[in-house]
Amino acid sequence: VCEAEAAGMLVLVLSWLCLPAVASVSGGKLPEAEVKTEVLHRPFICHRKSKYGDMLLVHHDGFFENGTIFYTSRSQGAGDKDAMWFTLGIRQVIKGWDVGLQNMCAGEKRRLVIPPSLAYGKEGKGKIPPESTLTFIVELLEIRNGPRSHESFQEMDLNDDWRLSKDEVKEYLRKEYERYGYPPNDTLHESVAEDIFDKEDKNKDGFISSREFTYKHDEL
Ligand SMILES: [Ca+2]
Ligand SMILES: [Ca+2]
Repeated sequence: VCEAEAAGMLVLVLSWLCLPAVASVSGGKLPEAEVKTEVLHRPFICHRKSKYGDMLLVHHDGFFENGTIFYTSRSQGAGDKDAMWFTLGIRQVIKGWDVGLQNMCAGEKRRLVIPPSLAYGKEGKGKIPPESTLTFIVELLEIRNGPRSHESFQEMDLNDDWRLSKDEVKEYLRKEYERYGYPPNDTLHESVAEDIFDKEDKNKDGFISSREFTYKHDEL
């Protein structure tokens, strides 16, 4: 449900609410497998490069090792309609993407060759057979501050006291709704803010501290 909703509207708000509880689960063992990255197109102008915690909007095509295509986000022929937003570095996507799509400019296009251990592994998934090495052509369309980024926190912390009050969170929700063309809805903002505080205000002091806010990135 979260994914479907997040695709359509209120990307930031929903991805905040729907974030998986990312624990540092990587258990210390370094993967020997690597993502092969090739830049196919680099834009002339690059104001900003992608980093962990950013939200990225991408188009992508996926290929098996024999060259057969198994996915394209452009199949509908409807422009950027099926481009996908995701947050980099939090295992919302396969590990090969988290690793291979760093330091990328908006407008840049890359080819990633990803070994199974950084993709769908021994099990495979859906139409991806077990132990598949996958190739992706990924075009980065847009970079935004991630829902849990330092920048987002500063943007929300209106009085600069390094903690978020419920009013600041509600104000943020109001602005996000406005940005996506939805009318403000105080009752809804109130209940969403309640939910957020239930989950995020770990020490129950009535504020979300920057430490409570920022997620810990998986060691990649
Ligand atoms: Ca504050
Ligand atoms: Ca707190």
